[in-house]
Amino acid sequence: MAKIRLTTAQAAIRFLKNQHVARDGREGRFFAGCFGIFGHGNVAGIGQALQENPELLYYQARNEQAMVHTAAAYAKMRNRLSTFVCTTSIGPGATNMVTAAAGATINRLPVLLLPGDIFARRNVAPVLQQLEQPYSQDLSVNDAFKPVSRYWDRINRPDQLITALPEAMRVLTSPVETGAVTLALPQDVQAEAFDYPEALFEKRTWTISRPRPDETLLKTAAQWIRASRAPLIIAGGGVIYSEATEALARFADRTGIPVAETQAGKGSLHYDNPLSLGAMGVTGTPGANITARETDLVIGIGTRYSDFTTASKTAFQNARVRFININIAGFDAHKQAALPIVADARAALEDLSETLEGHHVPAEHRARAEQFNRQWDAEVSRLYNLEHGPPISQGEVIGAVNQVSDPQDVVLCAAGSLPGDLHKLWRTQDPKGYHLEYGYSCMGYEIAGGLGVKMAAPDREVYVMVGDGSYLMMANEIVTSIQERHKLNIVLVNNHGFSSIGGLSQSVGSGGFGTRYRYRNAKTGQLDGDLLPVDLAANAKSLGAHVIQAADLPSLTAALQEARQTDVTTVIVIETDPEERVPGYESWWDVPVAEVSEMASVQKARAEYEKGRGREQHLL
Ligand SMILES: Cc1ncc(C[n+]2csc(CCOP(=O)(O)OP(=O)(O)O)c2C)c(N)n1
Ligand SMILES: [Mg+2]
Repeated sequence: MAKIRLTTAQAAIRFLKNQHVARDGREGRFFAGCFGIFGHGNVAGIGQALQENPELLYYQARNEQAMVHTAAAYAKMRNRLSTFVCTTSIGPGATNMVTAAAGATINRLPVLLLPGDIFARRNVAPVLQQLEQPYSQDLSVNDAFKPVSRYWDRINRPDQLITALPEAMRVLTSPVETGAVTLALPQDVQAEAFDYPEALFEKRTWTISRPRPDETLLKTAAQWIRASRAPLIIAGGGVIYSEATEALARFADRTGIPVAETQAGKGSLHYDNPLSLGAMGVTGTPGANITARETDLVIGIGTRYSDFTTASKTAFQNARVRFININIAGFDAHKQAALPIVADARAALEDLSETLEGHHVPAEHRARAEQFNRQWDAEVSRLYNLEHGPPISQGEVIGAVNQVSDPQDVVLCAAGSLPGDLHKLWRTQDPKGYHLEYGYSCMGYEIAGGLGVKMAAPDREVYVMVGDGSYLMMANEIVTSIQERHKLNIVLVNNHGFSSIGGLSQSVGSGGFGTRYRYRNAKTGQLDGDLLPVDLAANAKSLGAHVIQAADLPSLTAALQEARQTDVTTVIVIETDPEERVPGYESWWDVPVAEVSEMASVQKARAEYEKGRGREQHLL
């Protein structure tokens, strides 16, 4: 067998640049490039190998967590058919990725992480940034990636790569298993040479299949659907990743079954499809939540049933409710004791459509859904045009962004009060037009994630909607967006702190404690002094962004229009009223309130909480 002598790092990069993915006959490279921050743990290993292999283009980031968010967002935008490699030094550079690795794994998005690691040879230990333990030398900070990775390995000898790399690819390209994959690379091993078999570096194409449903289970599912008086589809991210949105629209239209969407599933239907009930669950619409409460049959497609979707298991109150789950992952398909259709979403919808030929739900069920759809649209219009303030309401900001953006543009968000408001209010017109990281809801994802979306879809305008709290946590990838000339439209919603957690704190009887950005007050000793003098506009400008400050709805709309004309990342700063919130509709979320307290407000909140908990169900 022909051999080629390469370092471990060179072999890894040479392998990775030759990996392709195919689905439905369309093929492309799996890795769009490699993000990295160099230190002594990777500069002479992976860094050198990247320099020698410019086909796997190197991208610089400001923060290791951010670059993994960028990779995950890119993968999400590409429906998991492509992603980035992320390389770091050892120690803090490596562990900075742990948070975003968890985010990728929770959201089922592929990212390949190559953290540098301590010397395998050990003779010079402890090296700079090494965590020592008296009980073992077979341990480093990179072991912290184990629980947040779908596949984890440490390459202690160059030849271990030969078996590790294909395993990494198998997991990354599997829609069932995908998430963060970590290959920890000791810094000495990265530079060691080995005679690798040349076959390792031949082009490989990983085919993503569309497994079809089991026939017996499909027949049972069809019987259940025929027997149901008021079925409801819950569309999750799997619908979009599988590119099943058209199949879903046809299925809904033929059968008359209404569709509610999770955060990851929003965009499965065009917002004005008459059978669209909009958002489901805690941040859902009245139509979706009332239908869910009464339904006798839930058809969950590509959803992992987070507590936001199930309203902490209070959403389904019909004593006879049953579940059919269409999911590529058996793990999710079996949730809620469902009839598990373990299959690709598109394939399953096609097969189910055929099996149900001619079936239609009772006409009044369809008519009711269509009425909910119209009523909700009127409520959205009301909240878009509240004429509050200034400071204006967050709903009005969302309305302005929605109205200025084109149908194929992308809105992106992750944490704070914006995700819930967007889930309810954003009028989605394209399956990839709504990008919420709400599996981990990680503050700091927004700008880094926006960059990933723009890299995946340079022809679309990307609207990053970010709160001041998230912005202050991680705004740094503005610099990368400017470096790479990937223009972002960043709408920075300033309400001087945490409106979301502030509201939550009020609802649990704590009055917003610790959620405002205010000076420590000499009189009270608490953080309830004057507002902090942070100049967010100046901050964004200092990073190289074009900045526009808006004060009211007309100036916000003008700023958004101006931003469309620029080709440099633009930050629009708008102040909103933190107390003018979009309400909740017909739902509940389990956030435990102190069982005992001397505070009357907490005792009252606890009594309310217990009522809510009483509605939680075991779905068996
Ligand atoms: C990394 C991280 N830390 C903490 C939280 C908990 N958390 C959720 S929302 C939020 C406040 C967000 O503030 P901001 O971005 O200003 O949005 P707002 O609540 O004002 O809408 C916090 C602290 C989180 N989701 N992520
Ligand atoms: Mg805020």
